[in-house]
Amino acid sequence: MIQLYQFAPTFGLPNASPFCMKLETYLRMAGLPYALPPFTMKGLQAAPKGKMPFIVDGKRTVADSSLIIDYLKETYGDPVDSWMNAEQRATALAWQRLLEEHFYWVGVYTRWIAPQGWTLTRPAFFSALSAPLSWIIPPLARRGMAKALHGQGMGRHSRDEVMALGCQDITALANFLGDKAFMLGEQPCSLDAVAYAFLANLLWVPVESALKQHAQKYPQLERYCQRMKSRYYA
Ligand SMILES: N[C@@H](CCC(=O)N[C@@H](CS)C(=O)NCC(=O)O)C(=O)O
Repeated sequence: MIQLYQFAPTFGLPNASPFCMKLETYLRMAGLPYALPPFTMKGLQAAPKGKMPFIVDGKRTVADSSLIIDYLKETYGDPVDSWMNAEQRATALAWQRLLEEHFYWVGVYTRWIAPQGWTLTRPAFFSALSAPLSWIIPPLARRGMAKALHGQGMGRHSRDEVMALGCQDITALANFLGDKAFMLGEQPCSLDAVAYAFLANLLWVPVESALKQHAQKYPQLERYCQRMKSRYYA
Protein backbone atom coordinates (compact mmCIF):
# COMPACT_ATOMS: atom_id res chain seq x y z
CA MET A 1 0.00 0.00 0.00
CA ILE A 2 1.12 3.58 -0.63
CA GLN A 3 2.80 5.04 2.45
CA LEU A 4 2.10 8.76 2.69
CA TYR A 5 4.67 10.61 4.77
CA GLN A 6 3.47 13.97 6.01
CA PHE A 7 3.22 16.14 9.11
CA ALA A 8 0.91 15.15 11.96
CA PRO A 9 -2.61 16.61 11.63
CA THR A 10 -2.82 20.06 13.25
CA PHE A 11 -5.50 22.74 13.71
CA GLY A 12 -8.22 20.11 13.26
CA LEU A 13 -7.35 19.70 9.58
CA PRO A 14 -6.13 16.56 7.82
CA ASN A 15 -2.91 18.55 7.47
CA ALA A 16 -1.70 22.08 8.20
CA SER A 17 0.61 21.80 5.19
CA PRO A 18 -1.52 22.59 2.13
CA PHE A 19 0.76 20.40 0.00
CA CYS A 20 0.22 17.40 2.28
CA MET A 21 -3.53 18.02 2.45
CA LYS A 22 -3.64 18.38 -1.34
CA LEU A 23 -2.01 14.99 -1.84
CA GLU A 24 -4.15 13.22 0.74
CA THR A 25 -7.26 14.73 -0.85
CA TYR A 26 -6.09 13.60 -4.29
CA LEU A 27 -5.56 10.03 -3.04
CA ARG A 28 -9.13 10.05 -1.74
CA MET A 29 -10.47 11.52 -4.98
CA ALA A 30 -8.67 8.82 -6.95
CA GLY A 31 -9.83 6.08 -4.56
CA LEU A 32 -6.26 4.94 -3.90
CA PRO A 33 -5.71 3.26 -0.53
CA TYR A 34 -2.89 4.68 1.55
CA ALA A 35 -1.37 4.42 5.00
CA LEU A 36 -0.13 7.29 7.15
CA PRO A 37 3.04 6.38 9.06
CA PRO A 38 3.29 8.53 12.21
CA PHE A 39 5.22 11.77 11.70
CA THR A 40 8.75 11.81 13.11
CA MET A 41 11.68 14.19 12.68
CA LYS A 42 13.54 11.19 11.22
CA GLY A 43 10.81 10.91 8.60
CA LEU A 44 11.30 14.56 7.65
CA GLN A 45 15.07 14.07 7.51
CA ALA A 46 14.48 11.10 5.18
CA ALA A 47 12.40 13.23 2.80
CA PRO A 48 14.25 13.08 -0.53
CA LYS A 49 13.79 16.83 -1.12
CA GLY A 50 13.78 17.87 2.53
CA LYS A 51 10.06 18.68 2.37
CA MET A 52 6.76 16.93 3.00
CA PRO A 53 4.90 15.18 1.52
CA PHE A 54 6.61 12.18 -0.01
CA ILE A 55 5.40 8.64 -0.66
CA VAL A 56 6.91 5.20 -0.62
CA ASP A 57 5.14 2.82 -2.97
CA GLY A 58 6.83 -0.57 -2.98
CA LYS A 59 10.38 0.13 -4.12
CA ARG A 60 9.61 3.66 -5.32
CA THR A 61 10.07 6.79 -3.24
CA VAL A 62 8.58 9.92 -4.81
CA ALA A 63 8.71 13.47 -3.43
CA ASP A 64 6.75 16.64 -4.27
CA SER A 65 2.95 16.60 -4.29
CA SER A 66 2.67 17.36 -8.02
CA LEU A 67 5.32 14.85 -9.09
CA ILE A 68 3.66 12.27 -6.85
CA ILE A 69 0.31 12.90 -8.54
CA ASP A 70 2.01 12.50 -11.96
CA TYR A 71 3.51 9.20 -10.74
CA LEU A 72 0.13 8.02 -9.41
CA LYS A 73 -1.55 8.83 -12.72
CA GLU A 74 1.10 6.95 -14.68
CA THR A 75 1.03 3.96 -12.34
CA TYR A 76 -2.64 3.62 -11.41
CA GLY A 77 -4.48 5.55 -14.13
CA ASP A 78 -6.16 8.92 -14.09
CA PRO A 79 -9.73 8.68 -12.83
CA VAL A 80 -9.73 12.29 -11.58
CA ASP A 81 -8.53 14.39 -14.52
CA SER A 82 -9.04 12.24 -17.61
CA TRP A 83 -12.20 14.12 -18.59
CA MET A 84 -10.39 17.45 -19.01
CA ASN A 85 -9.58 19.00 -22.40
CA ALA A 86 -6.40 20.96 -23.17
CA GLU A 87 -7.92 24.33 -22.29
CA GLN A 88 -9.22 23.07 -18.94
CA ARG A 89 -5.79 21.63 -18.16
CA ALA A 90 -4.18 24.97 -18.95
CA THR A 91 -6.63 26.79 -16.68
CA ALA A 92 -6.09 24.28 -13.88
CA LEU A 93 -2.31 24.60 -14.12
CA ALA A 94 -2.48 28.41 -13.98
CA TRP A 95 -4.62 28.28 -10.82
CA GLN A 96 -2.41 25.68 -9.26
CA ARG A 97 0.65 27.84 -9.85
CA LEU A 98 -1.11 30.89 -8.38
CA LEU A 99 -1.99 29.00 -5.22
CA GLU A 100 1.27 27.09 -4.79
CA GLU A 101 3.83 29.62 -5.95
CA HIS A 102 2.23 32.87 -4.81
CA PHE A 103 -0.61 32.42 -2.34
CA TYR A 104 1.38 29.83 -0.36
CA TRP A 105 3.95 32.48 0.57
CA VAL A 106 1.26 34.82 1.86
CA GLY A 107 0.19 31.95 4.12
CA VAL A 108 3.76 31.35 5.26
CA TYR A 109 4.05 35.03 6.17
CA THR A 110 0.71 34.97 8.02
CA ARG A 111 1.59 31.91 10.09
CA TRP A 112 5.30 32.29 10.69
CA ILE A 113 6.13 35.99 10.61
CA ALA A 114 3.02 37.94 11.67
CA PRO A 115 3.14 37.93 15.51
CA GLN A 116 -0.50 36.82 15.87
CA GLY A 117 0.12 33.82 13.62
CA TRP A 118 3.37 32.89 15.31
CA THR A 119 1.74 32.72 18.77
CA LEU A 120 -0.43 29.88 17.38
CA THR A 121 2.04 28.29 14.97
CA ARG A 122 4.73 27.84 17.59
CA PRO A 123 2.69 25.68 20.01
CA ALA A 124 0.84 23.92 17.19
CA PHE A 125 3.99 22.74 15.42
CA PHE A 126 6.55 22.47 18.21
CA SER A 127 4.71 21.43 21.38
CA ALA A 128 6.09 17.89 21.14
CA LEU A 129 9.64 19.18 21.72
CA SER A 130 11.05 19.16 25.22
CA ALA A 131 13.61 21.63 26.61
CA PRO A 132 16.16 22.67 25.52
CA LEU A 133 15.05 21.84 21.94
CA SER A 134 11.74 23.62 22.53
CA TRP A 135 13.68 26.88 23.08
CA ILE A 136 16.16 26.39 20.26
CA ILE A 137 14.23 24.89 17.35
CA PRO A 138 11.17 27.22 17.01
CA PRO A 139 13.13 30.49 16.58
CA LEU A 140 15.56 28.73 14.25
CA ALA A 141 12.72 27.37 12.13
CA ARG A 142 11.10 30.82 12.09
CA ARG A 143 14.36 32.40 10.96
CA GLY A 144 14.58 29.78 8.20
CA MET A 145 11.08 30.71 7.03
CA ALA A 146 11.94 34.43 7.07
CA LYS A 147 14.99 33.67 4.93
CA ALA A 148 12.95 31.61 2.49
CA LEU A 149 10.35 34.40 2.29
CA HIS A 150 13.05 36.94 1.60
CA GLY A 151 14.60 34.74 -1.09
CA GLN A 152 11.23 34.16 -2.76
CA GLY A 153 10.47 37.89 -2.56
CA MET A 154 7.23 37.97 -0.54
CA GLY A 155 9.21 38.69 2.61
CA ARG A 156 10.46 41.98 1.17
CA HIS A 157 6.98 43.52 1.25
CA SER A 158 5.33 45.27 4.21
CA ARG A 159 2.61 43.39 6.09
CA ASP A 160 -0.09 45.52 4.41
CA GLU A 161 1.35 44.78 0.97
CA VAL A 162 1.50 41.04 1.66
CA MET A 163 -2.12 41.05 2.84
CA ALA A 164 -3.23 43.08 -0.20
CA LEU A 165 -1.49 40.63 -2.56
CA GLY A 166 -3.14 37.66 -0.82
CA CYS A 167 -6.55 39.35 -0.88
CA GLN A 168 -6.22 39.81 -4.64
CA ASP A 169 -5.67 36.05 -5.00
CA ILE A 170 -8.72 35.33 -2.85
CA THR A 171 -10.94 37.75 -4.78
CA ALA A 172 -9.87 36.17 -8.06
CA LEU A 173 -10.45 32.67 -6.74
CA ALA A 174 -13.88 33.53 -5.31
CA ASN A 175 -14.95 35.22 -8.54
CA PHE A 176 -13.70 32.34 -10.67
CA LEU A 177 -15.44 29.75 -8.49
CA GLY A 178 -18.67 31.78 -8.41
CA ASP A 179 -21.54 29.40 -7.83
CA LYS A 180 -19.92 26.43 -9.58
CA ALA A 181 -19.75 23.23 -7.54
CA PHE A 182 -16.05 22.75 -8.30
CA MET A 183 -13.29 24.88 -9.74
CA LEU A 184 -13.90 23.82 -13.35
CA GLY A 185 -17.62 23.17 -13.17
CA GLU A 186 -19.82 20.31 -12.09
CA GLN A 187 -17.04 17.73 -12.15
CA PRO A 188 -14.15 17.80 -9.68
CA CYS A 189 -10.54 17.56 -10.84
CA SER A 190 -7.16 17.51 -9.12
CA LEU A 191 -7.15 21.33 -9.02
CA ASP A 192 -9.92 20.96 -6.43
CA ALA A 193 -7.52 19.05 -4.18
CA VAL A 194 -5.22 22.10 -4.38
CA ALA A 195 -7.91 24.76 -3.92
CA TYR A 196 -9.58 22.91 -1.04
CA ALA A 197 -6.27 22.35 0.76
CA PHE A 198 -5.30 26.02 0.52
CA LEU A 199 -8.75 27.41 1.38
CA ALA A 200 -9.34 25.08 4.33
CA ASN A 201 -5.88 26.02 5.58
CA LEU A 202 -7.02 29.63 5.57
CA LEU A 203 -10.68 29.44 6.63
CA TRP A 204 -10.51 26.59 9.13
CA VAL A 205 -7.41 27.41 11.15
CA PRO A 206 -7.55 29.71 14.19
CA VAL A 207 -4.94 32.13 12.77
CA GLU A 208 -6.75 35.45 12.32
CA SER A 209 -5.65 37.83 9.56
CA ALA A 210 -6.92 40.41 7.10
CA LEU A 211 -6.64 37.59 4.56
CA LYS A 212 -8.99 35.29 6.44
CA GLN A 213 -11.44 38.15 7.04
CA HIS A 214 -11.40 38.87 3.32
CA ALA A 215 -12.05 35.21 2.42
CA GLN A 216 -14.98 35.13 4.85
CA LYS A 217 -16.69 37.81 2.76
CA TYR A 218 -17.22 35.19 0.02
CA PRO A 219 -19.66 32.56 1.30
CA GLN A 220 -19.06 30.42 -1.80
CA LEU A 221 -15.55 29.65 -0.48
CA GLU A 222 -16.88 28.19 2.78
CA ARG A 223 -19.61 26.28 0.88
CA TYR A 224 -16.98 24.90 -1.49
CA CYS A 225 -14.80 23.66 1.38
CA GLN A 226 -17.80 22.04 3.06
CA ARG A 227 -18.69 20.36 -0.25
CA MET A 228 -15.17 18.95 -0.65
CA LYS A 229 -15.08 17.82 2.97
CA SER A 230 -18.38 15.97 2.86
CA ARG A 231 -17.53 14.37 -0.47
CA TYR A 232 -14.02 13.17 0.37
CA TYR A 233 -13.66 13.12 4.17
CA ALA A 234 -17.14 12.04 5.32
N1 LIG B 1 6.59 21.67 -4.05
C1 LIG B 1 6.44 20.91 -2.83
C2 LIG B 1 6.32 21.85 -1.64
C3 LIG B 1 6.26 21.11 -0.32
C4 LIG B 1 6.49 22.03 0.87
O1 LIG B 1 6.79 23.22 0.69
N2 LIG B 1 6.37 21.47 2.05
C5 LIG B 1 6.63 22.21 3.28
C6 LIG B 1 5.41 22.23 4.19
S1 LIG B 1 4.07 23.16 3.49
C7 LIG B 1 7.74 21.53 4.06
O2 LIG B 1 7.84 20.33 4.10
N3 LIG B 1 8.59 22.31 4.72
C8 LIG B 1 9.59 21.75 5.60
C9 LIG B 1 10.88 22.47 5.49
O3 LIG B 1 11.00 23.33 4.61
O4 LIG B 1 11.74 22.12 6.29
C10 LIG B 1 5.25 19.97 -2.96
O5 LIG B 1 4.35 20.24 -3.77
O6 LIG B 1 5.23 18.94 -2.29
